[in-house]
Amino acid sequence: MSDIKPKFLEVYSALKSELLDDPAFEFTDNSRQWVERMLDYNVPGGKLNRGLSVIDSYNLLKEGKELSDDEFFLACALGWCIEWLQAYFLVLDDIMDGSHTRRGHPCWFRLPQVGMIAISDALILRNQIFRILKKHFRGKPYYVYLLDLFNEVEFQTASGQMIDLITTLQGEKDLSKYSLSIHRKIVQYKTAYYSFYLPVACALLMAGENLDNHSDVKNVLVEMGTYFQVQDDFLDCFGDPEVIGKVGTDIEDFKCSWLVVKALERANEEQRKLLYENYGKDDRVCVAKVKELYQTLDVQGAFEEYESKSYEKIMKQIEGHPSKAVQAVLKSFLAKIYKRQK
Ligand code: GPP
Ligand code: MG
Ligand code: MG
Ligand code: MG
Repeated sequence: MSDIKPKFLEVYSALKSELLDDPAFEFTDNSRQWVERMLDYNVPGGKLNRGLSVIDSYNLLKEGKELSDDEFFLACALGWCIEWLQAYFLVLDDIMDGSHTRRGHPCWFRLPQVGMIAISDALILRNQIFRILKKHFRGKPYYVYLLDLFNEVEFQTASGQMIDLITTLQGEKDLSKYSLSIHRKIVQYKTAYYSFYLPVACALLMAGENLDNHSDVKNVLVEMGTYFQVQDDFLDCFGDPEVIGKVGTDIEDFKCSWLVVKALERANEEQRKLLYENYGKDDRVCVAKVKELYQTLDVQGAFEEYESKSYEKIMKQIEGHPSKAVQAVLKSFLAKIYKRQK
């Protein structure tokens, strides 16, 4: 399946050219150059899993029937809409989280010429999704459902982000409010819908399906997305920055990370005190103390246990699905993320 990547990237260039051809950028060459650089910096440089999954999923739903050139292009265009959405979220998320690196480069807003123009760029990215949809899907019977889907998922993600941020409010840092159920809510909303449900929902719409009939698929994908964000939390602390392309900030940011929730579950009074004193401080020594406590409490072991249990649970859910084609879609998705290092 990975041989579709070069073709997928060709579609990026085609969509980019169309978007740059907009009358809005006619006034000055500067604006067109700015947008082109901004897109190249923020849109295509990731793993592209979300985007490629639309094509993989659509292929599997077609059960071996080869896609026409037109169908292939449309599946790629939807994939890129998700990558545009992701770029829009990440540009803003890095500002909100005070991050420094993303995909092995400085975060977009960290570039000296960019700064808070990044917020304006995020709005451009967001609006370009709907320009791509309008240009290529306007005549399709499922156009209105696509618009509704992108709007709904954006709302869910923004809500998750808001809960993520307000649980870490400066000044009222209170670890006692952190629990697995709060963590679950946050990650379901901030990550699972847009990263997991959205690609498959796009493929289902293209295949002529009514999304109301697929709540079981949504449930499995939300479960997978939750597992994916627990991995993200784990990698934030224990991943290799060279491999994941970003330096973690969850401990400094007082995030309701799966790791701190697990550590709280396992800690005795004294260890709890150590966490309360050192979590959420932008200070190397404090961060090192938290990481050391994670080692002592074998949070890594707890993660490995969670990882295999979660895999088994998701597999069981998938195998209970009546359609073999849908099962194949879900299994291929799970295989892509199981035990990922980045
Ligand atoms: C990932 O959280 C969540 C998002 C990227 C959604 C952002 C949503 C907005 C509405 C801006 P994270 O902060 O753990 O991701 P990372 O570790 O990649 O920074
Ligand atoms: Mg972040
Ligand atoms: Mg964040
Ligand atoms: Mg993270």
